[in-house]
Amino acid sequence: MYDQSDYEKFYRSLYRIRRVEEEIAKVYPTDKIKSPVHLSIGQEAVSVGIAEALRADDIVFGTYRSHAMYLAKGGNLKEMIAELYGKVTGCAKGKGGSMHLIDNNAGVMGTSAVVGTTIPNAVGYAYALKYQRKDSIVVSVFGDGATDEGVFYESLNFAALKRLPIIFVCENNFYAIHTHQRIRQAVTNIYERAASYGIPSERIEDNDLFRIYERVSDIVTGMRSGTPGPFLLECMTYRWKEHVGPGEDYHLGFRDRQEAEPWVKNDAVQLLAAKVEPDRRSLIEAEVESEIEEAFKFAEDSLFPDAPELLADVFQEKDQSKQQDANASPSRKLDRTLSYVEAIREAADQEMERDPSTIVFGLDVDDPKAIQGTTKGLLEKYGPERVFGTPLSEDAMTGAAIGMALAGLRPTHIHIRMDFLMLAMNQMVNVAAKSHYMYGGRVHVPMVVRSMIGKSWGQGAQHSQGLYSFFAHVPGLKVVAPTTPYDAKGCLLAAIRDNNPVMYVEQRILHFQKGLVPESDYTVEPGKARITASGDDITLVGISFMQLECQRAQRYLEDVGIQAEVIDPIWLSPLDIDTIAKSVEKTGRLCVVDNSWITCGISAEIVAAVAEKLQGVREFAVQRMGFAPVTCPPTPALENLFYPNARTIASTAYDLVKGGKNGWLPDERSDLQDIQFKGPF
Ligand SMILES: Cc1ncc(C[n+]2csc(CCOP(=O)(O)OP(=O)(O)O)c2C)c(N)n1
Repeated sequence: MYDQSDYEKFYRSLYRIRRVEEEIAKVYPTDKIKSPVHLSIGQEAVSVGIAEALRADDIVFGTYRSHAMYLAKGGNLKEMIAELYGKVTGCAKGKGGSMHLIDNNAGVMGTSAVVGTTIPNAVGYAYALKYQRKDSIVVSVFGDGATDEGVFYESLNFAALKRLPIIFVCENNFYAIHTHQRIRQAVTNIYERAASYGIPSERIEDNDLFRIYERVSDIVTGMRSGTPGPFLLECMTYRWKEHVGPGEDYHLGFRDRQEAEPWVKNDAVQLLAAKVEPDRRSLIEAEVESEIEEAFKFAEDSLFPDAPELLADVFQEKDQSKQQDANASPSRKLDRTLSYVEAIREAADQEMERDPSTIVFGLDVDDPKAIQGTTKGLLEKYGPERVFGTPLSEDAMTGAAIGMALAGLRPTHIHIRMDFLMLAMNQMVNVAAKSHYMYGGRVHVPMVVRSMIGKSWGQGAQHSQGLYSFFAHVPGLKVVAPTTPYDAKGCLLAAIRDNNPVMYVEQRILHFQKGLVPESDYTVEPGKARITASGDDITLVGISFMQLECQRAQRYLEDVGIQAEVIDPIWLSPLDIDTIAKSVEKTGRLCVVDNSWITCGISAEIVAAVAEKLQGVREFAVQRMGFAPVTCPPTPALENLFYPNARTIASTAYDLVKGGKNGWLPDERSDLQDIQFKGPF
């Protein structure tokens, strides 16, 4: 079945990987390599067997232990070594290191230092390929340790549900760092778990390159010719070296050399070497040696990145063609009133119509209530491939959204409560925010995450949290919290067209707001605040729903002759500090009212940034307001005290203007009352 040329091809790849890693191990103690290395020595047959069965346009996602897969799939060797050296010629310009290798030209789409993390990314990528009617296949490679993680099972479920063209490959080397699988898992047959999801699977016991190659070839051929995916393959193998670093770890006592012996005796490199004609083998080895020598020389000779590179690649700039479309809106006639909900729905609808890469999904997106109506009619109009409800898998579905974005889609993932985003933090913070930077600008992640903050009618501890400051803290994420229907539409259009991940935050009561919204296409771009009322005495900055309360407070203050300037930052990251600072320079007083807790929140950020800007220019009085520093109680008796409101804001502003504590609280005006939300939810 195999001829000499097959043996030579496989041997070249296998030998090359082994020798590259041996050289890495040799150089490592010199400190020229600037990142930790997780070597695959002993495990190479898995990567070669898989990669040889794939086409160039097939895609792999891996782990921090991915030198082998990167090289087997055709990743650029020089760029890999330069990356390990931290050089600007590295595959990620020195911003990724060994644990974050990428070569999108070769279909190596990313590797992660957080166990299990790329599995849902691979699933999302496969979703995109299927949607784009491409016949490429995705392979998700991970270790046995990753199968301890919940996201693995969420990913299997979604891939099976959508019958995606993906092969899950578990490279089972028995250990997660120093802990054997039998200490971590009650049942160690990983491949058998796939059956619970209706996924065919099998295990290859012996690290046999040819068997792996043959099975992957069959599976891939089947998938390309119509057998729906996914498939799970468990490849038993063995890591010869320590978990991280160039040495061995048998002396640590968690495993002994005896266990390794059969694997070392069955070394795939040696077995294959014996099949290659000696002359040809010498030639291949000589060619590989000189290629490796050149690669290390390339890395040595390359430069480290210049200082400006530190701040480059946090966000990807806008695609000019999309920008032109956005600006091409003929008019912005303000002759229609829409609710906030209708404005969101219209933005999604218009963008889906304009751009077929736009898709919308999330729990309940397709149910009769359609996320308070914000997705109403989209399923009927655009079909279930572009509009779908999801399993309750916030972690995996966020990872899948990232994978879709990497593959060229523009997903919007919707959460009916912001609180649920806590289950998606790993993907948002470790992957979405970082991919553009840690892959040296080679990929970008255009995705929107919509989420809602509840208030009143018993939302309680876990349906009420305004957690946007968590996300605004992280470089690489944009955060927007529009308060008017006009901004709801314009910000959503801007967010979907942005080439970066955007957290789009809706306060639930804002859904009832009505306002003028142009029918035309327009965007409200990141980083520009809006002055919603002008005044000279005090600057009130209201975030999200608290913007409405600040506007009402401004009216109460007017009654007592105090003119407040009210500012809506709209975008919390990037934040328009200039507009706020300019106002404070005029008023000399700043009150920031957050729809969240104060400590370490966006209100602290705004005050600090304004103080830095006005240092030596203008002294100013300052006060922050926000949730009481407790968990939100559902009983109205306490909940009413938990939130700032127009009257308490006015009272605080009054004290700032007059100085001291005056005890003034305006009488309630019926025309300035909050909407009474009757629920449920
Ligand atoms: C979510 C997460 N938890 C813990 C770690 C620390 N850690 C790094 S590697 C590793 C072992 C993973 O083992 P496995 O998935 O089998 O891959 P292998 O190292 O054997 O290739 C652990 C626990 C991590 N990186 N990510």
